[in-house]
Amino acid sequence: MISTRRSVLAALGAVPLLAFGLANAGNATSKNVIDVKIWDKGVQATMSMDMGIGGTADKSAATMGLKLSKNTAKAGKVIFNVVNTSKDTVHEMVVLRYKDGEELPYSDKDMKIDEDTAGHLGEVSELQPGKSGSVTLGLKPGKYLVACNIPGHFMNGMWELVTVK
Ligand SMILES: [Cu+2]
Repeated sequence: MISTRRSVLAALGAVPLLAFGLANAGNATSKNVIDVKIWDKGVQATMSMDMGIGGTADKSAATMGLKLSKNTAKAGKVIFNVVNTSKDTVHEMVVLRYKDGEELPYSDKDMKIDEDTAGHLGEVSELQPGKSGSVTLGLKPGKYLVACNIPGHFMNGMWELVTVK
């Protein structure tokens, strides 16, 4: 009887430790992950043409965008988990080098950033509505531009800056 009771108590004692271990294993911040939620207000929403970096329009009024779980990351391998929550529009996420005050190479004709000239590092390209994807990039300390480069979308406010330290 006594030995049985002891083993029950030992088992109970082990429960909190096990729970702690599982919680730690699922800790996203320790893995250097940025969750990127792509959203829009539907195909009928008004498009802007001047919500690029340094643009004159108020980006908070944008009808599409990328919502990042955080705008900082640690240097090294950074995981971008991207989901396109749009109901009707293809979006993507490209990661580019960016220096403060830099004028991006933008093509008015193509209505998008010239990715090769801008220092394209990686992407989750052309996600259908409701689809998700992931990319892992080795990033040095510095600033990075996270944007959707589907024609017209960058100038419609689909960009965020990320600082890697
Ligand atoms: Cu887009």
